[in-house]
Amino acid sequence: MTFTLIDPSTGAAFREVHRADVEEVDAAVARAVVAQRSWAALAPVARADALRAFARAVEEHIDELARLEVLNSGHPIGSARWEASHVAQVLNFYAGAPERLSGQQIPVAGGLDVTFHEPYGVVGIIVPWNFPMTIASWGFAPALAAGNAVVLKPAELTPLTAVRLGELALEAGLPEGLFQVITGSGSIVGQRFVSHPDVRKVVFTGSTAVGTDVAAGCARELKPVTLELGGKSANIVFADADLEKAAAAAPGAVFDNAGQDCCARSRILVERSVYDRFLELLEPAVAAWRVGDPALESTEMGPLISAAHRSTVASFLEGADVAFRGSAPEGDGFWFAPTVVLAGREDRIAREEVFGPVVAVLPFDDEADAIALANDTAYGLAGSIWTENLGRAVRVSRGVKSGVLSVNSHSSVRYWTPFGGMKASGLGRELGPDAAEHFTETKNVFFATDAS
Ligand code: TAP
Repeated sequence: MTFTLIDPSTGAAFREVHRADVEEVDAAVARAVVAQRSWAALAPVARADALRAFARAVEEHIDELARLEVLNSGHPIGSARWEASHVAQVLNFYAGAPERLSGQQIPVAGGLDVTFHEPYGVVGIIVPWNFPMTIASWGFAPALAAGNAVVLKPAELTPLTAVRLGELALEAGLPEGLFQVITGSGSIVGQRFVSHPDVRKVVFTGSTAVGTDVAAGCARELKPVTLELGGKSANIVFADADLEKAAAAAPGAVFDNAGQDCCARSRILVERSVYDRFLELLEPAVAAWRVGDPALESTEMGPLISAAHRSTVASFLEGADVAFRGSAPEGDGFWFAPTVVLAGREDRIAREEVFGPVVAVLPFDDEADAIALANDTAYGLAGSIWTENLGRAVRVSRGVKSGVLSVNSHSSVRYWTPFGGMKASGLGRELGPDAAEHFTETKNVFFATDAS
């Protein structure tokens, strides 16, 4: 059985990819169990060196990985290069973890009490199609650093960079079986990660619906799970903000990766007194957003991932009050022009994740209203606050129920700071200084020191 890959910028089929069955997953997990035992027994410095060698192999193949992502996912070449180098940086960052996974020494009577961070064993990582390389690395780098083996399932639509990363790991000297990329469907390969007794932790990134199902399956197996799910993040613009700067930054915050980003600021909430002025400033910024051939260095946004996804995104514009749109190429490929919609609070476009280049703009009255409106969604992943008032920036950032916020900027992801969502956006955190520890279980050992 195979799956046909389509270039989203042309709509043309270009490769068949193998679909693994349950027996193949089980065989991979069996190999991972064996590899993990030797890996965990290595000296911490040896694991660190191996991860640094893997990082160097990725650095030496940044252009190749980036070109694969342009072809398979339609990411602009500049973004794809950033994503590949991000993988190397994440590996280098967590290469520091094996030698820093210190336990505690706890005072007790009659002996010595210490804790150890023990790896789970085999970790299963399920990756979506929107950022195939980076999201994979947020799981596999800290998991490997903590002494686990990893089985990784890329999305069926976008497996190529993950498969190449698996090859590079072997070329860099990682042991056979330690990091395996298994292509296939979510319902077979992904579900087997959930049900297999030797996969001791699952990391899932994708839709809230499937993530909830994965969590329920993991609960039945008493298996810990990390979930990174959808978002409907607010970009809150107060009247006292630098409006020119906020408007210039807004397209990038929602249209990057064609809006197929769980952190996309897909709701712009604007204080009513500056609502008209903000829209005047936003219109030329959207018109200037460069949509086109992802292979060109100048391109800021490529196509959507598939024809089916384009239909889903388009369905959000039915009956919507479109204020203005940017441009997109005509013809083959899954193109969709950036779109700005004026929305009411109950509109579907204001509440559901579009996962495409469509942003809803809504007015608010005051600070309390802004916080209430920002929180008026099932999600709680990211968000931005634009204000020149420091006290307000602190109050609003504490009031918005989201895991990742930025003030006067739209940054969401730095590999050395924690990332993850509240409410329907997820469970647990990735990245940051503690991520390797999240791939371990604490063991407490008491050593009696009584002489008798
Ligand atoms: P999902 O269906 O959730 O797929 C995400 C990953 O889970 C893929 O690898 C998928 O495999 C796998 N999967 C699917 N069903 C599974 C199951 N029953 N058990 C275990 N794994 C399973 O997402 P999607 O269809 O790609 O996108 C749908 C919507 O999800 C998007 O429109 C967007 O709203 C949201 N989404 C969010 C994110 C982030 S970063 N939070 C990323 C992507 C999508 P296959 O690819 O083989 O089906």
